[in-house]
Amino acid sequence: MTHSPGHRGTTASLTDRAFLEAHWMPFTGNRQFKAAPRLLTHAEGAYYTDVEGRKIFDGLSGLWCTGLGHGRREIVEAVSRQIASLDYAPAFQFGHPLSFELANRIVERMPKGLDHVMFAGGSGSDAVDSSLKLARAFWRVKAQGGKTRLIGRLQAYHGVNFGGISVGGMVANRKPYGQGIEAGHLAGIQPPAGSFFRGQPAEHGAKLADSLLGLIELYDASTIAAVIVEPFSGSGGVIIPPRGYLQRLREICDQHGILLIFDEVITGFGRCGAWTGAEAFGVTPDMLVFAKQSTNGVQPLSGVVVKKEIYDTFMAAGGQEYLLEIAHGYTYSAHPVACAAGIATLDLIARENVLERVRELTPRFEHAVHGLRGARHVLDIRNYGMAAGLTLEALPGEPARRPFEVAMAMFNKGFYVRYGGATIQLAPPFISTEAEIDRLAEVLGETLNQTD
Ligand code: PXG
Ligand code: PLP
Repeated sequence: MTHSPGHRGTTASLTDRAFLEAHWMPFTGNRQFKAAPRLLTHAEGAYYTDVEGRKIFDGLSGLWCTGLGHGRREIVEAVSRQIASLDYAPAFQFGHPLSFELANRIVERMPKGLDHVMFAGGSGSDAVDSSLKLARAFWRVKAQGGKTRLIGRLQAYHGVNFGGISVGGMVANRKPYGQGIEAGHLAGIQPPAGSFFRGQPAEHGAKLADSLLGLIELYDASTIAAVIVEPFSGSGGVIIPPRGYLQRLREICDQHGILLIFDEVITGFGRCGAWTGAEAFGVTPDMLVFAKQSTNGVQPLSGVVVKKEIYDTFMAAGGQEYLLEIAHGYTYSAHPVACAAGIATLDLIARENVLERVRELTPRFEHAVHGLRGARHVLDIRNYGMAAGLTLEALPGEPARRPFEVAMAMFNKGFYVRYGGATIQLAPPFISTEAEIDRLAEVLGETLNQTD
């Protein structure tokens, strides 16, 4: 069946190559996609409908952002009401009530001490770069302007802007773009293939975090502004910090006067079975970056939650009251429609006990994905909360091919899963049933065994 985009006044089929040419798609093999398009037209609950009318299970919650399922009436209504009453308000020098209401609700959900929200433009990448700029500016205000270096970690993903790719550690996202900003990288924390750890690995956390001491020796703390890490890495292949790792990073940062930033774009607002990864892992950063799940994917909304000391430092140094305390912001910072979606989403997470649901579902999910140990090509499996990553053995000379083929075969069977690098990633909606989780793993197992 083909559908024609009638409102465009054209008879072109939605899947015609010519119709698909103009859009250069993000993080996509455009030539392959346009030869074999995968177009989704509707979504409800945990399922998409594609252009052929097939139902497809949403095994990655969109791109890790739609945990409550699609088409949630409360969010749709909040957004519709807001568009009809105030579709936009200037983000600079003027405001609207929803951003304040949302900031208060976010702060209520944060670990104690993180109590001021700076909204960014809506993407996690904006919010990451905002946090990095804040870190540098903070030290400058404190007359330590030499503290400019930003420390990330190998295999980390912090979005695609220049700051984010500089601290990021996914090689393919950095290499094409030349010189970034002054950065340094902690050692990676992926366990050796074949570890098959369930949840958080028990050992060597503090020792791994000590790689920060090496960087401090190399660069000197007087040049380092901040360390940024994902509480657990999503895009890098679902990499979970061993026990003690984040605690030790916190300790070293405190000892050496370095800010600690958690990039919670994936871990925030439910995926860990807690409001934040900070809460789940028991470590409080100085800044916390959020995006994705904060509106259940319905609107772009992102930001940085900072400690009082950081906010107060800028306020105290602000000079006369009419002057800006910091020259930073986006046209769409705290867009009113996105804020409406954010308030409705946070309400739903609380009202429906979503965090509890995630904690209940996690052992079932863990059992299901680790049941794939022994399936063809599987070298390792890692999981935390409602996230899991499988490392597949690479085909000689074509490391990216097998995960791609597995994901395509899954799509043909009605399951959307993410592939990237050597991994398959799963992040099912929080509303998934146990039967859906079991079925996802079962079909993935069959597919792996059928793949060359
Ligand atoms: N930080 C982290 C930790 C992320 O996971 C970003 C920043 C950037 O957010 P934006 O909204 O600018 O994309 C992310 C985004 C995947 C996948 O399949 C992950 C992300 C985005 C797209 C795909 O692993 N993470
Ligand atoms: N480029 C130009 C020419 C602009 O005028 C602006 C914003 O006014 C931007 C980029 C930044 O756009 P945004 O605020 O949406 O990030």
